Amino acid sequence: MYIYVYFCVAVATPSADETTYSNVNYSKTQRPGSKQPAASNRRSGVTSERVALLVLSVLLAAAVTALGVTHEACPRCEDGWEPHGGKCYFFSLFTSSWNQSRRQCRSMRGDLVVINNREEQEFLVSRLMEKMDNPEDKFWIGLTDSKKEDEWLWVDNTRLDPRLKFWRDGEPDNWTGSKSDGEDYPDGEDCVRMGVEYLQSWSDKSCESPQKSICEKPEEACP
Ligand SMILES: [Ca+2]
Ligand SMILES: [Ca+2]
Repeated sequence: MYIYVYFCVAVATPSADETTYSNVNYSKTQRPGSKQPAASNRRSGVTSERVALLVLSVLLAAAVTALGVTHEACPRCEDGWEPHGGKCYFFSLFTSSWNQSRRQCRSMRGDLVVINNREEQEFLVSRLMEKMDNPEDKFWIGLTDSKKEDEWLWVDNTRLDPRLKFWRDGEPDNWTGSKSDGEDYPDGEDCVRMGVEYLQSWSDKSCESPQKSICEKPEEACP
């Protein structure tokens, strides 16, 4: 941009040499029967060149600016999705079963979140701290043992890495509920939700239980 400004100033401002040349030219044309029209033509020729250069430089600057704006505005994540580490995250505040929540994520070309490292877990906990209203206000993640009990699989079919488990104390417990509490889960708990109890914030829960959810998908590629 500095180069462009300098260029415009240089084009729009007559240099000392040009001024001197014009003055000399003008004094020569003051003689009787002078060739003033010719000098005028020369000046208008120079002026036209300047205008052309000025227009060109303005167009060039507009193109450069447009490119810059396009790059900055390039949507890495759609509206409502939060960018982090090359991924986009959607925190759905609508509560539904694990399967229904997963369908909602997939309908937005994502899936329930797969947590691949400690940093991602830290990010999600920090975001949920701002979003949770109470300790039970938890979110589904893309982890389940519904195919085979105690064999935890992410929605991308990868096995849960033993070094990257963030279970709460006492979880997973595959709890079957308590009829007296009105909670009866004969199939146990096969889906995972997370909260904000430090990093160890996962617990298994009945997949039919209505929970909020976290969707994830890759960032959009910039053109
Ligand atoms: Ca289970
Ligand atoms: Ca549990």
